[in-house]
Amino acid sequence: MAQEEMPRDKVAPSSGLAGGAVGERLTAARTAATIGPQRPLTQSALLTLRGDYVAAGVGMRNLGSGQIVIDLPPGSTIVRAWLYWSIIRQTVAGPAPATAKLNGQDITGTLIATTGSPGWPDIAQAEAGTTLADVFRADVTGMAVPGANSLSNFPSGLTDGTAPQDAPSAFPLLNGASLVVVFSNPAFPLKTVVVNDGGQTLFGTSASTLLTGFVATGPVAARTTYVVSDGQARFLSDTASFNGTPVAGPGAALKPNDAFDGADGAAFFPLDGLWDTPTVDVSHLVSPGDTSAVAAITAGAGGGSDVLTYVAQVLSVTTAEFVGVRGYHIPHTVPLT
Ligand SMILES: [Ca+2]
Ligand SMILES: [Ca+2]
Repeated sequence: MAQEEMPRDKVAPSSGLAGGAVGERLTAARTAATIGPQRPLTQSALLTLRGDYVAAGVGMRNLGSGQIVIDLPPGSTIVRAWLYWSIIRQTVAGPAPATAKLNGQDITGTLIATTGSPGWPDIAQAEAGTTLADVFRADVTGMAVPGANSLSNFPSGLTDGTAPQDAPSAFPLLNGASLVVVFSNPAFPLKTVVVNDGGQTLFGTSASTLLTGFVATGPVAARTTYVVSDGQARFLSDTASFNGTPVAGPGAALKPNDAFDGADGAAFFPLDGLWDTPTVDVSHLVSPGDTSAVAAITAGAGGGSDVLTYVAQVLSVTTAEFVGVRGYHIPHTVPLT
């Protein structure tokens, strides 16, 4: 494709390559669609405790390593921790190894989903199924620590910090990682923490997930986190919503231009950070007595052209200390996984 035929909101490669090498190149005629196999997010963990959770992430394209800082309130103790990451690969190559290091210790993830490539090395190959994206999760309880956590030895075709647009085919393409840390703290109210995970790549459309397993109590305090791969600041208009209300992106006060702008990787690649872990206060969107909520993301809403992979959703909400079940009252501290 000649460069002048590219949609006007796209950019030429930042060095040396022909226009066709740009990652996530989209044609004007493309229709909204999910890309590749879809594994909708489902519940993977449910805990109720005096405490809460913290989630944070880092972009790692063409780096293979990074750092995630977990800020915990004073007096907190980590009780569970999970690490999520996603890698784009050639279909014929099979999934990359699920191994890496966290704080110098070997970790082995579980492949929880295989979905379409979020537009790498280009959208045509992603839609044709030539490339795919894998989502991994590792239980890193006992390894994750308060403060700085170092990530290293992740599969990555390049580790020299080459700009993503300059090497769209340097497979495997590691996008980034997020840590989700559940902590106990006796000063906190009782909260239920719900984690849903999966893998859904989409463009110009939405994916949602149903969060269940709690009984909200007032005054409601609720927070939610979206773990999303492949967000880019060069492609605007992504939205995050909660119970039908935009909470980031167009229509919201937070990141009104673009909910998923690759913030976790922006320090290295301002326009192609490729990873986001935004946390939003949704207390005003949950009512006492609610027992479920719906979170959703939209990739490229309103004519934007980002392709995203939805990886995980975390919610914490104030909950009752005891839940009546058929006339019985049972302690409601139930770690399921
Ligand atoms: Ca974006
Ligand atoms: Ca993208």
